[in-house]
Amino acid sequence: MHQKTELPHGIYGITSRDFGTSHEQSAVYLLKAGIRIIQYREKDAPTRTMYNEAMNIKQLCRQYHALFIVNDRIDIALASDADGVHVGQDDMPAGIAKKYLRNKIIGVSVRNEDEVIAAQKIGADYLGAGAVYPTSTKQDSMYIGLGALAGIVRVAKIPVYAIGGITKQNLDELKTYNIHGAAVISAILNTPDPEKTAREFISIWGSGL
Ligand code: TZP
Ligand code: MG
Repeated sequence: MHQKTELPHGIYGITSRDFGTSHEQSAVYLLKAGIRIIQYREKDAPTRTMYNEAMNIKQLCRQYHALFIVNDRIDIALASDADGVHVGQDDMPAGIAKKYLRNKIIGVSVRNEDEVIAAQKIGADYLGAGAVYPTSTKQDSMYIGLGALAGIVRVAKIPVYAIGGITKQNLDELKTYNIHGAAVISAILNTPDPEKTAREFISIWGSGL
């Protein structure tokens, strides 16, 4: 049984093939840098491809003693024996995810305090709050801003990872919002040396305010 205290503080890594790396290669960069929670995020591949990639990343995460979370798909999370699943407001309802992945970690994307309360009611284990800043990585996401993040953190009783448009430059400001961590895609993977960039993020997170 995963307790919320097991959720690693700091940088939450997300795989992507939008920036010239495979999902597996993204995971290797993030894990080698020291990130200990990795989400496999794939939006359009065939289910068989997703299953295979999830199995590969699960293996890598086990090797590095990192948590492995699958985005959107409870079937892939179940089949790959992931540590959890992350669902948004348009995905499978979090309560259904909880029903089928009873002992797993359930992460829920939230944009406001009402969504926090609803997620907590069904027993979510952590929240992804955002997009905090504008981002082009998730086209359908409106950014909520730091004011909304503060409201989310205020009502949250479970860990909050901020997400969306997070960079090495705004991480210091974000840290002051009492968040559990920060989830980053493009500002790590869309760089010439993602492993080095990920290390820089970890070091900024760990440095004093
Ligand atoms: N959910 C809200 S914003 C976002 C997701 C998945 C994308 C974050 O990507 P980036 O590149 O770190 O802005
Ligand atoms: Mg989703």
